[in-house]
Formats: sequence, C-alpha cells, structure tokens
Amino acid sequence: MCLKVSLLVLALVVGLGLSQNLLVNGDFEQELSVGWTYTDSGSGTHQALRDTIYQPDPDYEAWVYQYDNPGWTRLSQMIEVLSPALRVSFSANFRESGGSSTCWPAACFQVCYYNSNNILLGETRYYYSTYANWTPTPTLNLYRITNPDWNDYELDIEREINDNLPGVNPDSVAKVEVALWSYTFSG
Ligand SMILES: [Ca+2]
Repeated sequence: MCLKVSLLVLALVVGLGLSQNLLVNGDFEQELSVGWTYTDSGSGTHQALRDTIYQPDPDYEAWVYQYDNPGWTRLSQMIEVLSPALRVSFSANFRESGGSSTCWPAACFQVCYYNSNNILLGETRYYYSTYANWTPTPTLNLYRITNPDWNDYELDIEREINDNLPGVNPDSVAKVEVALWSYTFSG
C-alpha cells in the first residue's frame, strides 16, 4: 500500500477582514520558520515546503506532504484572540493517492479552538479523502471537500461555533490554531 497525501495553501488570513491578519507570515512569503510550527509523527516521508510553483501566481505557497502510512505532517500556527468574531480565509488545493477502507490518506485543513490554558475545546476540519470515515461530534465539525482543486474557503468562527459546535462555549475560546495537516491512517 502506497498512500500519498498533500495540502497546498496559497494564502491564509485570520481576522476581522482582509485588511487585518492576525497570522504571522500567513502568505508564506517568508521562510516557514517565521510564524509556523512544524510537527510530524509516524513513519514515511514528511515534508513541509514553500515555493512559488505550486500555483500559477508569482507568490509563494506552502506544501505539506505525507508519504505512506501510518503518519502525518503538520504545519500550524496558534494565535490569541479577543473573541471568536473572526473570519478564516484560505486558498487551498487538496491531493490524495491510494488507499482503501482500512488504510487511507486524508488532506486536511484544521481550525482548532483552545481556552486560555491551551486545552482543546473543539475543531473544524476540512478534508479531502475518498475513504476517511470520520463522523462529527459536538466538538468536531467536518467539511468534506468534493472539488480538491484550488478554491477559496471562508469560515466565520463565531457562526461556526454557534451553529455547528454545540460542545464548544464560544466565550471560552482564547486561542485559535490553523493547521495544514496531511494524514494517513492504517487500520
Ligand atoms: Ca505561486
């Protein structure tokens, strides 16, 4: 079994509008070590890179890649927020290769909500995967991507928590983490 999965992101904004971005290096025009935290787990090839060539525009994109299973590669950034009245905007391209019902890849974009003690309160997960069998819970909302090509996404965090994450108290959200997560599951 050879599983490959990757996620590309062109630009990422968390703020009240396009004029305000709480993220550092959300456009990846600086090295990934500026603002971003890299982690990986498990076996296989883990990579997080930036280059201008992944999308036709002259700007940089970030690319997070996992080859074979089980394992994952993740590029994340956590920010402190004064309230959940924020929007997350991003442009992403999701890719997967291989898999079966017991062994599968998933290209994910995560928005995670934490309290002031860094306790995870809940998560919004966009994912592209043929075989992933995740199910939503009161603290996990899922958006299955059906068109993996470059598309723009926008999430109203306050509305998301109120409408889709009944297990999350919006008043407790003190930090928001965004993450590019390339994941492979082995059953
Ligand atoms: Ca480009």
